[in-house]
Amino acid sequence: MNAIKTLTLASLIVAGASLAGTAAAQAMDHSKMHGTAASASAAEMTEGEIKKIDKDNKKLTIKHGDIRNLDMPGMTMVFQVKDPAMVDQVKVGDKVRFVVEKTASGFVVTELARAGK
Ligand SMILES: [Cu+2]
Repeated sequence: MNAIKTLTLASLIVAGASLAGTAAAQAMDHSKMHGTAASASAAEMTEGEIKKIDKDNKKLTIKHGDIRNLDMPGMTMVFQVKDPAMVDQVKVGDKVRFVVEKTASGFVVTELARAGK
């Protein structure tokens, strides 16, 4: 009886470990695919409006629409910028189109363009 229980537990642990391995492999593949898509496609652009510019900390507060590549609904939030010059390219109230990526240090705007008026 005890031997059977132990055996079952052991196979559960093995199954769990291999599941975790599969998940990690999928996450890696996903990020690879994701990187390619983000650099190749304009469909990743998100619409937004500049609400606040923090030149000292190189941050932008943007009221944004759905960010499809991050699965994030529309909201107002603070973004870091990849290129510090980005904070000088826009002013409060500007309608923009931008690309945002999630990094270890937070959400970073990697591309920014003023939308046509
Ligand atoms: Cu957001």
